[in-house]
Amino acid sequence: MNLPPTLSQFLIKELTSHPERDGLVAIMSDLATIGKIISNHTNRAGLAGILGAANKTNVQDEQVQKLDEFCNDLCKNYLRQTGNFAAMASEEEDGVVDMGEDGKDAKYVIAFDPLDGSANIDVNLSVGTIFSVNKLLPELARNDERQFFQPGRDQVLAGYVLYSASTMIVFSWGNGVYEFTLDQGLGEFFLSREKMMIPDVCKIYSFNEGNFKYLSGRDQKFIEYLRNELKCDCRYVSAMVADIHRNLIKGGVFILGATDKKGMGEFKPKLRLNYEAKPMAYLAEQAGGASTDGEVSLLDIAGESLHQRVPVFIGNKDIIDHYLKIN
Ligand code: AFP
Repeated sequence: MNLPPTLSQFLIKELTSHPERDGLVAIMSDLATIGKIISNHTNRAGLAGILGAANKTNVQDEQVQKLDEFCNDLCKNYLRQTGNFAAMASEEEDGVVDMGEDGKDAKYVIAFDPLDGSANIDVNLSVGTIFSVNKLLPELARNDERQFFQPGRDQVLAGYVLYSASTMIVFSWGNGVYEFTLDQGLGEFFLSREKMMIPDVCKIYSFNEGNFKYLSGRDQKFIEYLRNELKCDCRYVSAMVADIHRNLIKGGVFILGATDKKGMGEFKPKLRLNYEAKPMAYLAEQAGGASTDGEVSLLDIAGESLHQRVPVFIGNKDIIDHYLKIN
């Protein structure tokens, strides 16, 4: 039986051919371990009594789910003890997480969303973990939040773990997108797709149609183009990782534009630049797709605050180009 390579075999081979990637290989191995642990917990969230809200809100003023807290603590504590990170930023943490002595010689910083789509936990739908790795800027103190204000194009590693029917880890460090699927019984990730390329045809748009009335006129025109001209199907699970993963495989565009829900003419974005938009845009571009906040590529935005939010359009390049021509 011809088994595809395991993630460990893939990483060892990568280390042999690119010894300079030693740090990133170690990081990928650590992230795979986190993916296995979170997969195990999401699979039994209901049984393990960690289902439901933790009766507290985070910096985003969002209800923190118990699994959010577990995943955030796991990522912080496990990644800290690896010594691979000089600093850390998390959706669940107000400021930069100090790596202390563990991170004093580290060459990288990591931003992550420990559990993306957490509102899906209680209804047994897909959730994910998103990570974005940059080189430490030596000219700044390790815990200076400007470590995380680097253009998305400068990421050295970005990816996600998708906890769904299967658990998959998908990542890129600049030479294409690789997908590994977890064999729960063996506890091994096996290569399932390499050099993923988004299909040329846009068949799907992923958008919360409940927000249509709150969009700008420009964005409404775009949605109407997708519905009526391209006759796309609307597929949306309200977990960015799952929606974009499907679209990378099937072809499609993910839309989370700014909305004016109060009718005051103030259009507000939802998704966070540093640990949602930048990593997912990086993967899409590595897979031949494109992204924008409505004006520029998401990968050209450096950012100026840790939890900065941006409008997000990610998908087929020709569709993003079409949107950018709408005024
Ligand atoms: P949570 O992590 O708070 O559940 O938010 C998930 C998310 O940031 C992203 O994964 C989804 O695409 C988006 O929110 C869904 O937002 P709407 O439900 O408002 O469309």
